[in-house]
Amino acid sequence: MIWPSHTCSSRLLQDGLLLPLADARGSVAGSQSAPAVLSRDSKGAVRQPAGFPRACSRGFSIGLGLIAALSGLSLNAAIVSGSVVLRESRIDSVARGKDYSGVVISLQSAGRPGSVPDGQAGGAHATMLQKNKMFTPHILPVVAGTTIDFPNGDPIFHSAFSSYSGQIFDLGLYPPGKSRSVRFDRPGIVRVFCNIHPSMSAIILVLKTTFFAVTPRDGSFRIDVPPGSWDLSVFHERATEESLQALSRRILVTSDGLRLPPIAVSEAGYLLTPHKNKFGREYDPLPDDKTVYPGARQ
Ligand SMILES: [Cu+2]
Repeated sequence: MIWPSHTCSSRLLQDGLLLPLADARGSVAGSQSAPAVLSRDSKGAVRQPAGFPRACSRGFSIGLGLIAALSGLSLNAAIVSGSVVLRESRIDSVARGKDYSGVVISLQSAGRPGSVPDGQAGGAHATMLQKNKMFTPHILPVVAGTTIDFPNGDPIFHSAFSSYSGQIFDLGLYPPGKSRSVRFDRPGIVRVFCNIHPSMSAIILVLKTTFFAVTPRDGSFRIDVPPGSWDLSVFHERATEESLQALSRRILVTSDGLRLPPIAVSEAGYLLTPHKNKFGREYDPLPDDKTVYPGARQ
């Protein structure tokens, strides 16, 4: 089965395409299975659409919906919605502009910790673009087992590496128009940098669940999940681990869905510290792209 290049987990759920594997298998009580997409590749690994955001193919959706219907599967999904506000920010645009973007809300099925074992989401792809000396998106949540492509959309060389925490990798330096990829199997926070442009940074949040959302500027979020008991977690790059931990909670989602009260995330205690390059050294003050990258278009 061929997946469209851009699909979204919420939309798939609305269309009744995403189900916990336990449901997909009928009554597998107490199963360690995970929420996942109703498809497996030739090796038996669960396949999941790339990157989650954006539009879905309607024809494709109808096709999968038909498969689900023929299989006699439950298509129930309920909506968990709410909003995030950022407090005590030292960043002017956040405090004044009420920019509450980039907060990740995720839901893990309660009582089934680690419900997506490493590798089970094999085949899933997401993209982190290098453009205008930035990684886009800046915050990218994925389920463990996802492969992320890092295409270089600039007329200069870039690299991508992480040596701080989470999964360590180094894609080296590569030219305009090329792309390199990494598969992320270990849940955790991966801080991504370019080895020659200190302004380039991003965070990949590797999760054990496919049920998550990233807030836009207004801080709103909406996640479609099967009714049940869920553990809610919050991630924000400018919040301390302790304050985020205090925001986690267990929620009960009925078939009517659940509207949560506003979630206030504090940026107090966050310190912006400059990062080093992959050699653990300071960046050159002014990288000369022309000199360093012969052959690159300007
Ligand atoms: Cu770069």
